[in-house]
Amino acid sequence: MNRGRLVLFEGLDRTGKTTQSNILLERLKPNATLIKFPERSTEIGAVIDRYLKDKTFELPDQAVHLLFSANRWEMAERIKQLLLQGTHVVLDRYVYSGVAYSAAKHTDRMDRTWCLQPDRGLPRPDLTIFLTSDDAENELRAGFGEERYEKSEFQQEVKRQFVEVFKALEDSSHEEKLVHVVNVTGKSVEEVAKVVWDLVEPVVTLPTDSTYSELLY
Ligand code: FDM
Ligand code: MG
Repeated sequence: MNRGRLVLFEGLDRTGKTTQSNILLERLKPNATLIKFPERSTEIGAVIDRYLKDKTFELPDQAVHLLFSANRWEMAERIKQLLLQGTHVVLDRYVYSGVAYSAAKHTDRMDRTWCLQPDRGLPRPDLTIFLTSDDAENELRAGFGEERYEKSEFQQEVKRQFVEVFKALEDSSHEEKLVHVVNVTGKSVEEVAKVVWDLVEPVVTLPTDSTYSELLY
């Protein structure tokens, strides 16, 4: 059987990741599942959820980073099983959000290299789509500012970190041409969905190895 493909949406808050993940899921159904990170329904996910919602709940930045990674490891076996049984898995955030949000804090010694290590060995996406926008229009969307990290200055630094991470991956031999940047500025939901489908269709159509790869960095 052909294995499922792992398709990842990354990006800043409220650039349309969740909307686009759901549209893609519908197109790939019944042969697809959506997994959103953080996965807040697990034991570790509950701590993350509290950390994001309760700004008086403090944890060291390193511990928070490792919790987000542990949350991915909690789900890793399920993702592998789904791929091997031929189900496509659409991810709404994954390791690159982990690196970008943590590195944006500029905590001593917690640089991008440090941040990537705990995720080493997780299933590697077949395609990564980075949704970005030119301006602060994403801040105007409903609900912005309610959770930790939803501050425009911090979001700008996260954006810079995403760009740096993807640049480093492009330069390395491991992750070549796997990240596609889609600028959503001035595009309707349908227009973005079309650009996304043009990227995804060849990936789900062409034959692939019978097993998934792992993230190496
Ligand atoms: N986030 C998400 C991180 O800081 N690290 C991670 O590894 C992941 C997956 O959690 F601000 C941040 C990004 C965002 C917050 O995500 C909650 P959603 O997509 O808004 O639920
Ligand atoms: Mg959010």
